[in-house]
Amino acid sequence: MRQTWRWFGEDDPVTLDHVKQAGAEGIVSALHHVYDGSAWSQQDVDRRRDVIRSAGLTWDVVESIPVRNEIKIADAKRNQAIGSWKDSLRAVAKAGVKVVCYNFMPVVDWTRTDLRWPMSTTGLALRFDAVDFAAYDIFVLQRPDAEADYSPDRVVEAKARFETMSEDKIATVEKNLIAGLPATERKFDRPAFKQALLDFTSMSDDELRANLTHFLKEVVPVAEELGVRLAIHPDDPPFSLFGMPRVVSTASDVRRILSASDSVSNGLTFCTGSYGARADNDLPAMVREFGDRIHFTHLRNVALETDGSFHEAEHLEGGADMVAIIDALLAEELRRKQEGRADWSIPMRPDHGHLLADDIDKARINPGYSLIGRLKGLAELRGIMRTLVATRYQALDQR
Ligand code: DNO
Repeated sequence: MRQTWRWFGEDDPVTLDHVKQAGAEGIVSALHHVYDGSAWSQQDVDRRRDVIRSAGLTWDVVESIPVRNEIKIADAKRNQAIGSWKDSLRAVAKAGVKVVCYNFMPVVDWTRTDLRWPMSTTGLALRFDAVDFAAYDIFVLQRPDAEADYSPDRVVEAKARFETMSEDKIATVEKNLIAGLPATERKFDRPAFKQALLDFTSMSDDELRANLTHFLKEVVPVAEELGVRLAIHPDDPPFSLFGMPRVVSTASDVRRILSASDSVSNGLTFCTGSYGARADNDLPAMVREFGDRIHFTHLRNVALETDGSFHEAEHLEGGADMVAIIDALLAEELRRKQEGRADWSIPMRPDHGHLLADDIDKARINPGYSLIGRLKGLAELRGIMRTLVATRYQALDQR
């Protein structure tokens, strides 16, 4: 598997030299300053590629080209928005990047309530607290009819939690939920957020799925023509938030997406942390079933807690059997290699990492994307990959 690293561009406090020191070979990046879904210019894309290239690295994956809200709600401007998306796709393909990640999550991208949750190691983890989340939704945001989306017990727990929450705690949870984690495409204040939710509160999963299908029917043929493999990222977390629909959370969602357009260009980002936040997703089985459409993987692990909360564990701890997942991915690589496929090597990146050591006190840090935590994660994952290749998949050894 090709070892890659997410880099947010020249503003990222983690430099390209750091990336090389971590031992990554390729870069995952996007034009993060153009996050409103307008078309990326060829000049900007080429510039980003050249900066990466001059550091001795390659830009392997675009994560992500933002999918505008108009596309998700199918409003009158949807075709124009899809047109801009295709223009960005053409620009990155021309610059030589052939794997493109995107997501179809309404309003909020990845969502956590706590960005500095102390682990027993004294490192700090990202966490989703299901009770804090419900307390925020029902009692702070006061989303109309929010209570109906929770069990009666959860509403009682959330009320009790809300009553103990300080102003500071509420402000922190709110900031984490609606004002943007790294790479979030939209940031809100409370009134704007409530307004944005209205686009989706009466939309069913089937309606959102139909809008995704329309999008795929438009963009997959263009991707095919350009030799680009699209890779949809799962919902994070993989269940409904704020009463909104979700369509990329389970194996059955994936089956529907893949069959909506039966092309190798219509593929997946296999994010073990996102799919792994549901106990009913069997991750190695999903790799075996969907392997030939997995074009990119995010490797990280979550620990599910009893009340529906979860936190990000060490890369090799948590609920996912990382050895079995990597074994299944390598088996897929071998299968492709034997078929003579040029795209046999699947890019992986160590996803997120704990905040550790000197990174803890740094003034500028992208939550989840600090250097030392990811460096540790990549080192552990690389150990598994190297061992499995040496013992079971020698044909993949490129050294
Ligand atoms: C968070 C990431 C997300 C993801 C996008 C993909 O760490 O996994 O930002 O990149 O949702 O489009």
